[in-house]
Amino acid sequence: MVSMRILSTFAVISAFLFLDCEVESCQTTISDSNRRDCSPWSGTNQASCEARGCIWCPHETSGIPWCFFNDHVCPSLIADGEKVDCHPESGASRESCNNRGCIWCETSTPNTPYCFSDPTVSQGGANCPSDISDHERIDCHPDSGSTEDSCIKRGCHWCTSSIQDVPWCFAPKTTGYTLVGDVTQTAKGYTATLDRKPTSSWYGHDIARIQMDVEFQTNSRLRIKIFDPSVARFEVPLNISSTSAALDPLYSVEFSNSPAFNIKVKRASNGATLFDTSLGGLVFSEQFLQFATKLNSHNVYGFGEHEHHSLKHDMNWKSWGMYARDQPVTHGANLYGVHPFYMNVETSNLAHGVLVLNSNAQDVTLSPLPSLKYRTIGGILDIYMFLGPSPENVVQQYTQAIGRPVMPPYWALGFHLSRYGYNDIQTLKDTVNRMRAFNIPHDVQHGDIDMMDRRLDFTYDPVNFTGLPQYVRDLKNEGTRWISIQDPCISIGEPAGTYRPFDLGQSMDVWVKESDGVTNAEGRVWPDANVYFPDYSSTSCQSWWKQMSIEFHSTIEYDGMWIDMNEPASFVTGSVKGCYYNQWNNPLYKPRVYGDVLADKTLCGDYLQSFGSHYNTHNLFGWSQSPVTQEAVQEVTGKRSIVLSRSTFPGSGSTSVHWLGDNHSLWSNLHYSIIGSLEFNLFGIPFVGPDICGFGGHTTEEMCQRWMQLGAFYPFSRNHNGLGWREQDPGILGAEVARVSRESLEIRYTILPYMYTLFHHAHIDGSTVMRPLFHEFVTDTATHAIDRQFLLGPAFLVSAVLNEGKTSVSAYIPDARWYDWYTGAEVSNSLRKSWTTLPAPLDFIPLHVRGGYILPTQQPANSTMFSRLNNLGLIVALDDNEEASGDLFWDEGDTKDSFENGEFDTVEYTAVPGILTGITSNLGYAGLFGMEYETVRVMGLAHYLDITDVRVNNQQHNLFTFTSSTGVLDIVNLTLPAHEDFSITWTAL
Ligand code: MIG
Repeated sequence: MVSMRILSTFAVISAFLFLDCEVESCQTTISDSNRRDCSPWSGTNQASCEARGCIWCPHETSGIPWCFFNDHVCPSLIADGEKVDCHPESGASRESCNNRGCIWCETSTPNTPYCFSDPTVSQGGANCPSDISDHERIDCHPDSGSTEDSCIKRGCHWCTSSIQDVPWCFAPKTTGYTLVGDVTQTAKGYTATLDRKPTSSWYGHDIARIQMDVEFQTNSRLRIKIFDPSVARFEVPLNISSTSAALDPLYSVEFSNSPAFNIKVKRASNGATLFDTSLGGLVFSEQFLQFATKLNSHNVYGFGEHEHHSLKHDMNWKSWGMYARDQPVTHGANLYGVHPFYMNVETSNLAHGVLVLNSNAQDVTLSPLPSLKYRTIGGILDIYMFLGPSPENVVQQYTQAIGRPVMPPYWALGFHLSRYGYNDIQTLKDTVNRMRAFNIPHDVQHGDIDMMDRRLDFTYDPVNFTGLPQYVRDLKNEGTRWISIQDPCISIGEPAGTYRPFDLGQSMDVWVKESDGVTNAEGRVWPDANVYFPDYSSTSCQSWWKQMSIEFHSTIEYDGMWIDMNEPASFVTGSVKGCYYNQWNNPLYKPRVYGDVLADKTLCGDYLQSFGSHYNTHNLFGWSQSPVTQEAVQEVTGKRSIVLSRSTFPGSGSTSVHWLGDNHSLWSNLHYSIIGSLEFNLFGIPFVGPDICGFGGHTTEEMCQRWMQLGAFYPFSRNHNGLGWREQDPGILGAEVARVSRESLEIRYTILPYMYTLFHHAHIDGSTVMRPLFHEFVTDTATHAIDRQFLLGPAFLVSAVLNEGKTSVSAYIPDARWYDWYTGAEVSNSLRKSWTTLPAPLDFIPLHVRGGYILPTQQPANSTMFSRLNNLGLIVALDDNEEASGDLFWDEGDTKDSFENGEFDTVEYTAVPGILTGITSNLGYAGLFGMEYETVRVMGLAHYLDITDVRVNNQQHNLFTFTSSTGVLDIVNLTLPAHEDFSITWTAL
């Protein structure tokens, strides 16, 4: 399919692409009959053949392949019995094998190594220097197929290593640039001009002279921008700047020119080195950019989007590719979004974060020095450091730079139900009716692509979903909101004049273009016909998409929008025509991402969008779709809303929220979902959660029950299921699952005022909502790796059962007073800072409240429409000094920009021994008037014999109970007006 086009156009492209590649004459010892076809499809040429590591030798006789495997690749000519194991230690992979210059061939012959030595390659020796330790190595041959020969040609060292995944071909410490003149001071920091040190090129087109600008942007934010001063390269259109230099920075910067130019960033307060490029390895070429830095400690968090198996990274030479991809959740795969951001908790337990603002295909390798190597294939190296010093400060500073999280409407904090494949409206109604029958909270129902007319955007299926528009209205009257899905791509197969999204899109010319800038890129996704891809970076596309979204609302009165497939996904590689073979579609270095080519499951790199080539902007596709979708939904509903986006990038959180994609109905996924959700809180997208009970695969009653318990405490709580799998809504799996789901969700609804207030703080201050324990207890190193428990805000600890058949949880009790959610009883002081086993029968999830905090609560109901009418309560958890504090943010729940417009109320709660006060402020929203506190629970009074007297605003209040065994004071039947200041006192004996 691609072949003919290549022949006509390849000559032009290849002329400049391979200009400086040596064309080796065809020499081979492989006989004609031993040639094994390496490229049995048409359109192969010398370049594409050699890019596969194969030999190109045209032959006069037809039938003999011109492109064939050589001895160095699999299938190899070495007989199974003659293979010498090149990777005797465990953990061999194709990648680790190839990086040793060895051959990887899987075989079913017993006792035959998959990874074996290539007899034509000498193993280690002559060029092996001793001054670089294994863990200091910077891979000089990150593309596969390295041999001693190819390694030496790059001017690098070749040494074997017995440590798994350590590269055998690595860069000398002098690899990099050297300073021209002096580092000079600028208004905001320093600038350095750097010239490349003469050495062989790895991937060609090295930029001889580069510039490094160091900007002291704020006291906590430093920018290091490395770019080509003479040729503009792509830069992410996200402006992170400052007008003047920071006066009292938390950091200092040092430069050195030996062994190559390098930069060190130190923490001013303690002199600790946080960033240090002295390992060498700075590369800045047209399509390969790299830096390496030593890290302050092994406590590294972040980088995404992936299924990580631990929150704290495994530093044993693990590599993570980043390129937005429609990829069912898989360990090691690059998933839907791209987040080149990490946090490092230093040996002093202070924290900093680092963003590499780059949207090209990229990867990172973490190694135990500790260090990391970052590689990208375009753009510039634009590095931002956030100095914290607390983990929460890091996230606050990061979101200040990239955009604070969007404030979700109150209803979005309720429970969501969804599935792909209700297939007809009766099944949907039956499912909803089960929710009602079991009285399970149900705030939001989602409509997936099976509700569309032949999977066409902005339609509904009038046959299988007859009456859907009215049903959506009915649901909304009952208090259940509606979210509709839309995919980006638009079918081109409908008769002219019958499908407005296409017709209008055509007339407004809104599509992504092929490399000629004229032809519309044509791919394939769910509709029956081929599709075009909207270019959300163009203003015409933005108005078209907005218009379509607004018009669709007169059919389905949705409250929020779910935007899927926006990596963008395609079911064909590149386009229905494939891709040209050129430098953008076939870069010499392909980062460690899934797919044989970058266009796998998506568009060709040389396609064009308004803001740049797809090569540069692929990772920004969802990022560019979210803001206009958010605008459209707000405009047509007149309300605050959510846009649920699958593909995200730094800054996406300011307009969209996220779910973790196509996970699996597997027990392991309960654990991974906590890690993924915590990571997105780090990435500035706190409203996040996985598909509860799993998207792919059949769940079980026990798994789904445990997952509904855990899922009640994700910031985004949605049970969603994939096509064809067993039904898993909380009403279908029996009365017990239904009861446990309801009870767990009722706890969620009880603390929604607290959760909503946390989201307010995320929106205003950039704090996380779902928080790892180490964010609150960073000086306790035991918390640094905990990822099976998590906190909501500072005060609500969730320790769910994540394993099958378990009826207890091994839980860590961080250094504070903690109270059992259910009884209010204090966790024994002797358990502080230790691991303990918490009982957790099947219908129970351990939950604890932290001393020192006051949580506003509200009586639950089966949707927030009704719970918001109920009475409030307070949970006062006293700390060691018998003190506590907390606050409430309250507004109408879905008015646009309520905070920005002052249409909200806040209440500050403070407890000191014997006294609780509430002080209101702002009072810009009338809704708090008429609401009342009904209950106050004070926990942590077990050292008193009794509570004898309770007064509310100085009036005696007799309706209270004190349980001396647990130390819980329950004050009930209050009628305290929520909009007024109040005080409550208790007298202890
Ligand atoms: O490939 O719209 O991740 O949540 O249900 C399937 C159907 C396309 C993928 C999404 C999933 C959604 C499904 N979509």
